[in-house]
Amino acid sequence: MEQKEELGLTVKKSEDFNEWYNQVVLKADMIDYSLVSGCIVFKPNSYAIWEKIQKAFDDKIKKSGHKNCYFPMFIPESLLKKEAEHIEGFSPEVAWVTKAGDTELSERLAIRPTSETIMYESYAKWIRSWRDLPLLLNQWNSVVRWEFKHAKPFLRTREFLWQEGHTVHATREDAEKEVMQQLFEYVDLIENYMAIPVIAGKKTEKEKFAGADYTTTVEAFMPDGKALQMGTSHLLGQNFAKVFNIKFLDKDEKEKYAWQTSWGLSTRTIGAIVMVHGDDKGLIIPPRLAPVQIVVVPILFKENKEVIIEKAKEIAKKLKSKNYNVEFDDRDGYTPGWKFNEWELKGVPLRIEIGPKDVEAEQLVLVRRDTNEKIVIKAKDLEKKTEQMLNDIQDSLLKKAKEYLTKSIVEVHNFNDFIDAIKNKKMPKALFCGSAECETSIKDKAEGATCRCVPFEQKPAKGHCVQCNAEAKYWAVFGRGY
Ligand code: 87F
Repeated sequence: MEQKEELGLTVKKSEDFNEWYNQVVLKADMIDYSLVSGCIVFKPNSYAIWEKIQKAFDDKIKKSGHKNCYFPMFIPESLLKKEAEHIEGFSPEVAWVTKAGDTELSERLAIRPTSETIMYESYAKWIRSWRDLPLLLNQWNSVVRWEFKHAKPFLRTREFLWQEGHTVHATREDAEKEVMQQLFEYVDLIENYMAIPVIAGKKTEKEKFAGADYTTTVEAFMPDGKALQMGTSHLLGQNFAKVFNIKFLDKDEKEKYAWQTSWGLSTRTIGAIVMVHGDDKGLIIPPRLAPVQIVVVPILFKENKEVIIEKAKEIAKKLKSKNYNVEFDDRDGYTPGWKFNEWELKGVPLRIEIGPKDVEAEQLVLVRRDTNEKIVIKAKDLEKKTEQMLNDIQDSLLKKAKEYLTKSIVEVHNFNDFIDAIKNKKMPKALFCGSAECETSIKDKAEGATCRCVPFEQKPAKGHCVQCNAEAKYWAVFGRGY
């Protein structure tokens, strides 16, 4: 009992969400804080999730012809500032190397906050003809943005891990196709692996990346009423090509500026998984991303100890051979109940128990992490039933999150209802004129709410802007953001 109180969560998700989140990421042993404020250690329990995300996404982009590469993390100041417009607003967050030992560098070096400039400098040298296109490169790396807002594990840290894709095409149409293809790879990754439903759409002029013609996004909704951008994909148009001189000789013998895209998804998505699925007992990791998918716990008494351990080991071995990530927990000195609590805290989706009675009856007990439901199965049905149950868990996590997202988007027709929706931790969906001024005044009046996106799925936008009454351009979703 005493052990449990120390190790388990001491607050409920519904009572103090912030404290709950901080406790989960620490007590599930996902992270540690570090000596540099705003930086965290990714411990094996979280890094293994990132590795599974990487594997899933890497397989996808390789299938569509993308290749990985690695560019230096140091960007000369002159290069970073070459495209002045895109860096504007971001400048205060750039970290610089100015010295080597005691020697001042002749030019300071930025630690990459994103790799557009350093990559496109090379692209200009590499691309000569239409035969060199498309160029489809991706990097898995970390970036540094020296934020001064309060840090939050995974969601806002000064260094984070991500992938950044940077592609070059001969035509605007090809680049636009790429933007959408990658955005919908994110949708698939986030919905079908992370089990988090998203709204896909376009950012407004105010919220788009300054270096882009337009920005697309996938937005998720957290249980504390805040929206979280899960991934983004930009049509860069010819903006960078003109600054970095990325030109190619086309089939018609004419020299043209190339068309570009960039897209990124980061370790902040791990924070979303924690927030969306976790409960009062701790983490719940969707089976497809769980570092440990199944834990086998033998229930031991003095008698028959060896037989039970043998049987449990056999089960673990069988499941491992089917490529599941399995933990066999035969640790001495811990009660089964204590072990259950620990694996629940760490979010293992499925637990298999086997005790003396089960051995005798040739049966096993399966316990689902998400619903706590217990079923007794015949030992011979092990593989079929585990597969079924893991699939069920994956599906019902998404289903539950979908229900929450659906009821959190509320259509509003006047500004009072808009404000109420924000107050009630919902995302108002409203007719909007799309102007930056209007968005600013919404932000001022509605607790800092911004336009999360203009969903691709639109119904006719007949009527007036919820804020200024001018003719509306589209339906847009608003919300407070992380
Ligand atoms: C911070 C400091 C300097 C974001 C920054 O979204 C520059 C930047 O350019 C900056 N923070 N950005 C925009 C990043 C755009 C784009 N890059 C590739 C992405 C996805 C991946």
